[in-house]
Amino acid sequence: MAESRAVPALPDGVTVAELERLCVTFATEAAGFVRDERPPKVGVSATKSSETDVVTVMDRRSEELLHALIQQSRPDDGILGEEGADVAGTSGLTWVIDPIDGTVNYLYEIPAYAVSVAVVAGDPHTHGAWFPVAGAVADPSLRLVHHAGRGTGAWTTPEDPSGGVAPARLAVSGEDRLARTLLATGFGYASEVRARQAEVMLRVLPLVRDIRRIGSAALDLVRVADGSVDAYAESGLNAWDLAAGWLIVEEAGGVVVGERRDGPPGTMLTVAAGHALVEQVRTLFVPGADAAPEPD
Ligand code: LIP
Repeated sequence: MAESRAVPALPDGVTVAELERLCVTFATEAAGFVRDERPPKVGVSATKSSETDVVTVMDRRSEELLHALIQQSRPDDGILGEEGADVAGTSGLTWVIDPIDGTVNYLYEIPAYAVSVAVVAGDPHTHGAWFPVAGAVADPSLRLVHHAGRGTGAWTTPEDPSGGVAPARLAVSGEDRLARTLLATGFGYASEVRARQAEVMLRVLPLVRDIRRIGSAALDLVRVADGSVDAYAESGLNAWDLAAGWLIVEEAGGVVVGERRDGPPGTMLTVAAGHALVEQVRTLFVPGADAAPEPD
């Protein structure tokens, strides 16, 4: 199984708890912005990998807000953002941000999008060369923030803690059989990629309970962490889609791997589930991999 990671030596005396607190603060502020400052007509301001891979003005303004908040508090850290932020740091820590994950849902006013903010050790530009230390996924529609620090558990906290609702600890599903697995997944923006992903679904769909296509990788990973789906698998993700959710799943007792049994998640494949299920799901998505036996 994926190795458990120790907390790296942190710079300038900062603690995991402080980094997690900053992730929550920044993600919450950006979530409130994209929700409360949404203009009456949100248009597509640009497209990226295909005409369906859209960017709105709010994606960009949310990333600008996060960029400013991070640089004010952590000026020596790097920043990598979906909408172009790419600042080299000197501290060994990099903030990996998705200013709106689930942009298409945001565009269509479907309440399933998130702001994902993570602090990672290593180089998030290089697959296998980084891992998250703290992270937060803010859900503007439910006014909740899901968060974790390495070694300190995964939690869901109301966006406005003044209501006195205590943080709820997250735990992954204990499901161990594919036939009973509710599987979240997603699809890329390029039509030829979607055709290949549809072929995988032809193989997978008869073998699981059902699939859910929520439209936000960050929220998919949170749902694995809180047990509201049993597993998640998707190809084509970027670091900003998965950085915070990866840690939240691990701190909720789950496992997050990539195309290799003990390898890190990445663009080739990201799989998240409890220990009893993750390898069975991974082999479904890796053609030619030895099928993992179901437990007795
Ligand atoms: C989205 C991911 C989702 C994937 C979508 C898209 P974006 O990120 O969160 O899992 O299926 O195709 O990539 O583009 O909304 O930030």
